[in-house]
Amino acid sequence: MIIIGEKINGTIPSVKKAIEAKDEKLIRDLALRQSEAGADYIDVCASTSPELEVETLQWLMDIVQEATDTPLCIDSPNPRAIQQVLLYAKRPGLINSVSLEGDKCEVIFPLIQGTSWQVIALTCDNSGIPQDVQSRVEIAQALVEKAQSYDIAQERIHIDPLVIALSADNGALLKFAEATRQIKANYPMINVTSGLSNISFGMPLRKVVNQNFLTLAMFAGMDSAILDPLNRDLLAALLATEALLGRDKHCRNFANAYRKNKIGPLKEG
Ligand code: THG
Repeated sequence: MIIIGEKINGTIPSVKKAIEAKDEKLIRDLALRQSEAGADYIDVCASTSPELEVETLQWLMDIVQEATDTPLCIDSPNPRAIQQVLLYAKRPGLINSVSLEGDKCEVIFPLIQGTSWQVIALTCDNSGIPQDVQSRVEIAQALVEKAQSYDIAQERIHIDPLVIALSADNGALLKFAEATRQIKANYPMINVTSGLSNISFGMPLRKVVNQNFLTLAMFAGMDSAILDPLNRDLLAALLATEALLGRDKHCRNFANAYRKNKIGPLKEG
């Protein structure tokens, strides 16, 4: 599983405060701790007013890149903000995200043509997020074809089928699983990704629901996820699921994570 650490996000109140107070230490700690927990990418999302987004993203990127070599996942709804900060990245990472909305692909794809940057592509378009499996699969197809016209191979694309709340659609996980199956049947080398928190919107015990979504989505073929690697229960579930799916020989990774005190009851020191 490819882990995208979600903690540096201006929608989290403590992070919003740190951004406003220019508290580098809080951001640096989150970067370091997530990469030590096993994050493959560190998501940075400013979530400020549009006028402040570019300078905030730059500030976050500088701090993260000083703290760790783990590549960035640049998270913005505005492709032009991504365009402006891309040159501050020291190494190729992940762009979060494009979709069929507006000219997102036309701005982002030329920027990453001929590089090893990867990209998350959301299955939505100018009419929003489709509820049904078929439209998601069709949008994924259109996104992959567009990417191909810029020589961006399947391997560099993470399709996010945009899970909706289980409280709004009882079939939300089942539809995610079916969309994943069809997208991978069309494009065997593609990655499927997701955030974990949308599924539990409007429900109590959200972390329990998110954690069970993670294991079921992994079984359904999800390759990467945007999640909190500092949540020890969640990380333990992820590593246990990797082992259960036959992707952790002799369960060595699981045992090492326990030995290194990354999962299980927190031991001091
Ligand atoms: N898809 C894509 N990008 C995304 C999302 C997605 N970016 C934003 C969002 N969804 C994912 N990011 C977050 C960031 C923080 C939280 C939820 C989603 C959050 N975190 C809690 C905290 O840090 O306090 C802890 C959660 C936990 O312990 O599990 O609420 O869907 N492409």
